[in-house]
Amino acid sequence: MIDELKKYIEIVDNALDKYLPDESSYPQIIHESMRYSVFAGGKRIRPILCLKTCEMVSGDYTVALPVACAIEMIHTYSLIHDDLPAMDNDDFRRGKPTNHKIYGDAIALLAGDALLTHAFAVLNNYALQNPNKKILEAIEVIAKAAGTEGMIGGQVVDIIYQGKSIDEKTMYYMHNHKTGALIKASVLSGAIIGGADDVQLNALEKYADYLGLAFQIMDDVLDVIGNEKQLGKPVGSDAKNNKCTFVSIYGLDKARQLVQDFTKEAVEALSIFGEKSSFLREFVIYLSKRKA
Ligand code: GRG
Repeated sequence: MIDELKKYIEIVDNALDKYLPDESSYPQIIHESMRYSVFAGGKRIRPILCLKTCEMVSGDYTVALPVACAIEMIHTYSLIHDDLPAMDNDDFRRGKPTNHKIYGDAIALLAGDALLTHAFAVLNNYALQNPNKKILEAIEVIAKAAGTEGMIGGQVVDIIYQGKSIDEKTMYYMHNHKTGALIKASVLSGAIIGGADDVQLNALEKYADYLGLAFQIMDDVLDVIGNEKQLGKPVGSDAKNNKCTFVSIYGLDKARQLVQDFTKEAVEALSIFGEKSSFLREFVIYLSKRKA
């Protein structure tokens, strides 16, 4: 798994380098700022899901490369904006200073905007060069996942409930949209580009839903394990922003159990693909055991 991941991270990094505007193009600062966050050491979970799903369905990942890169640009924009003082006000991400700490709030805001806009320029250019319905369908899935029906909708609910208690249904809505939507779009866009039929798309939608939940809950668990090492932070809450998490609602043990349960469901959803799904199966198990 690790060697396969390294190989695909390199493929994604090389493609991102090709698709992003050059740092030397005027006005350099914005391109430098975009590239700073894109190449700050992300795990590339979403593009890898997109490429490997496409490969499973069609035998060829290369046709999904522009789509995978566009999704990583959208993901990076969301992280830059999420870290801004107007949102989570974080100084560090991926162990490095956040974008606004290096470039200032205004350039960071614009770098996020530019990454989002550029992602759709890359997608549109791909559609123009390869006019077929599958690419347009994938773009539609990604646009919905990034917008108010998806990631932005989840982020808005997250902001509305800051400092307030949250019921289980709202918490699932928040995470399914804020984190789950783009993860699901990564899997589905790869499948669509690869030519998946409706039965395959339904199975992959289930896989992505369970993977997204397991991933988010694991993130909350890892957050608590980190926080426990820092005195004064209440277990199970994002103390700085006073946010409810899966751990604050269920406790650490049940949250860990849910990660295992949802991972199992994700694996089961792949059964129609047989051995062809070995990477996607191993990947969700690998994510459920991650340490960071
Ligand atoms: C600002 C529109 C807007 C949306 C922000 C994704 C998001 C919505 C906020 C990120 C906050 C956060 C920590 C969410 C939990 C999900 C999560 C762990 C996201 C980080 O994804 P990874 O772990 O990041 O894939 P890397 O750094 O590996 O790319």
